[in-house]
Amino acid sequence: MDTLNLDEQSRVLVLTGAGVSAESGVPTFRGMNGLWEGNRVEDVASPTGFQADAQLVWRFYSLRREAAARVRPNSGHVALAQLEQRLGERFLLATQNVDGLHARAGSRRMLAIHGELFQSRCERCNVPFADSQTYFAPPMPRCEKCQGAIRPHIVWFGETLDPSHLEQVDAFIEAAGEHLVFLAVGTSGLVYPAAGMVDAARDVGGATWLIDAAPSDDYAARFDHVLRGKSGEILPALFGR
Ligand code: BV8
Ligand code: ZN
Repeated sequence: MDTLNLDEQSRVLVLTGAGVSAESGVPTFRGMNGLWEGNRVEDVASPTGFQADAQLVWRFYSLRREAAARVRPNSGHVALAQLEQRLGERFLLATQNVDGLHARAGSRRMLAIHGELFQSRCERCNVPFADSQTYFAPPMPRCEKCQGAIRPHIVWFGETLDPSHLEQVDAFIEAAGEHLVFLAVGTSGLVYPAAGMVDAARDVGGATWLIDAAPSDDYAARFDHVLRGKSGEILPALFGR
């Protein structure tokens, strides 16, 4: 297997997707064929979906809160937290996952670029708060202060990501230059702007690696190295643990 030759100047940026949590028992989106109970995920995970049927959307996220509370981080999450310990500020993790497993494995230099499953916010006050409650039956949760609708603190399709997250990723890539090592792990590379990170890494001359159980062809074609396999097995070996 190719080895990741890191030196004292290497700066490692990691993008993870649903595949990194698959071995913990969290279903991937592609595994669900982009569907959930007959609904397209893009329709449920969207502001229009929430306006149309808040109860359906809260059911989608309540079921995921119940499932995520029952699972544990796997060796892939742990390997990434350990690499962060070794590299310190020369490491940054951007995750598309909302399941909270990276934080539970010890990752701290992490940007949850698509939001957090265990946080909610009033859609008017817009201040996120920790929330692991489930909401299956009406009435749907409302803000005590302004009576606005409480929604999951998730970036839905059609919504922009937190600009500060994107700025931090861009700054990390710029500062690293050709010392950048970009790893994408367990993601089909379908969703933008996350799927564009590999292009930004190539533009500064960084090395690019894709680790995926079944890499999607056109995404894999944009990487220097493609390692096919389970992240829970490849990551510990790749980081020499
Ligand atoms: C944006 C939170 C600016 C939800 C998510 C039309 C209108 C509006 C927007 C668009 C539009 N057309 C296109 C867009 C842009 C859109 C987009 O990219 N759409 C796609 C579908 C084409 N993007 C957006 O809307 C983003 N915002 O662009 O704002 C804007 C605004 C208005 C108009 C235009 C632009 C917001 C995107 C964020 C959406 N929210 N998550 C939730 O989680 O509930 S995305 C969600 O799906 C996940 O977070 C994740 O990002 C994505 C699924 O991708 P993956 O994580 O890659 O998972 P997947 O199942 O696909 O793949 C798993 C991989 O793991 C597979 O490759 C598999 O082989 C591998 N695997 C499995 N097991 C293992 C493994 N690998 C290793 N080991 C294993 N064991
Ligand atoms: Zn409010």
